[in-house]
Formats: sequence, structure tokens, C-alpha cells
Amino acid sequence: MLTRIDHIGIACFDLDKTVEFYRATYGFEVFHSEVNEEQGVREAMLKINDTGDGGASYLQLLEPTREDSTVAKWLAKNGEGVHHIAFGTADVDGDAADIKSKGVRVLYEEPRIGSMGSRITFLHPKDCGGVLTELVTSATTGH
Ligand code: MC0
Repeated sequence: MLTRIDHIGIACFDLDKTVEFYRATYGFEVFHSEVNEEQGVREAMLKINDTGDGGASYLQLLEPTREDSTVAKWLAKNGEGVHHIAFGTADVDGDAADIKSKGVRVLYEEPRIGSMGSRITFLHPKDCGGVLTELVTSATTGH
């Protein structure tokens, strides 16, 4: 069961500059940052609030680390902006299978490693009304 908006992924050309915009404009601070080589991104997670399912909601700022990454491709075509939305669940495997049975393409056979050690998969944007959609189970809370 999907129980929260885990994060909204925002693609940017310059992570440090974008982090500073969110700090100066809204007062949001970086909760966590990392490089995910597999996904080709450098990212900063800005925690917005804890959620009733034991998880939390974040803004995820994403800067590509290589030209052939999905975020670099998307930025070249669209410029900066909202790249994807992620729903949190205690059971990414079960929810992905359930959604797949409804005819939506799930992009990974098995969930991969996402931010903060989470397990993630993606749904194809063409099957989701133009919205790249991610499913996440957090490593820390299991939600
Ligand atoms: C591509 N499309 C999108 C989109 N990316 N539509 C909405 N939102 C997006 N973010 C559209 C394109 O405009 C195009 O439509 C069509 O999908 C095919 O895209 P493409 O540019 O030709 O590229 P593909 O087919 O090679 O790849 C698209 C696909 C890929 C969604 C399969 O981007 C993907 O595998 N994404 C999942 C992984 C990802 O994005 N990782 C980065 C975040 P038209 O109409 O022009 O044909 S990593 C992350 O977020 C992790 C670290 C975490 O949360 O913990």
C-alpha cells in the first residue's frame, strides 16, 4: 500500500546553487546528500516533514554526474524542473507487482538501491499520464 509522498525529484544543472535557492527562499536544509553512480546523479535530500506511516517526505534535488544519465537527457530536452514523483510503501516488491498486473510498465525486474539505502523502482511515464513515478521502501524505517 502506498502511504505517503516520499519525495519529489527536481532536476537541476547546479546542485549547490539549487540547494542555496531552497535554503535562502524557504529555509529548507540538506538532510542527506550522496552520489548514486548507478543512476548517474548527485543528490540532496531536503526533509519537509515526517509522515504518519513512520517515514518522511523530502524534496530530492538531482544533478547529473554524466552525459548519458537519464537526468542529463531529461535536462537537455526540458530544462530544470520537476522530474519525478515518488510514493512510499512498506512493500515495494508487492506494490510493483500489483501495479504491473494493471498493465503499467515497471522499469526494473528487481528494485535497485536509491537514496539513503532505500529500495526503489520506477513506472514508465508513458503509462502514468506523463509522470515518471517511483516506488520507495525506506532502509531506515522499512516503510
Ligand atoms: C523521459 N520521459 C519522461 C521523463 N523522462 N516523461 C516524464 N518525466 C520524465 N522524467 C519521456 C520522454 O519525454 C519521451 O517521451 C519518453 O519518455 C522516452 O524518453 P527518452 O528520453 O527517449 O528516454 P528513455 O526511453 O531512454 O528513458 C526514459 C525512462 C528513463 C523513463 C525509461 O528515464 C528511466 O529509466 N528513468 C528511471 C530512472 C531515473 O530517471 N533515474 C534518475 C533519478 P516522447 O514523447 O518524447 O517520446 S534517480 C533517483 O531518483 C534515485 C536516486 C532515488 O530516488 O533514490
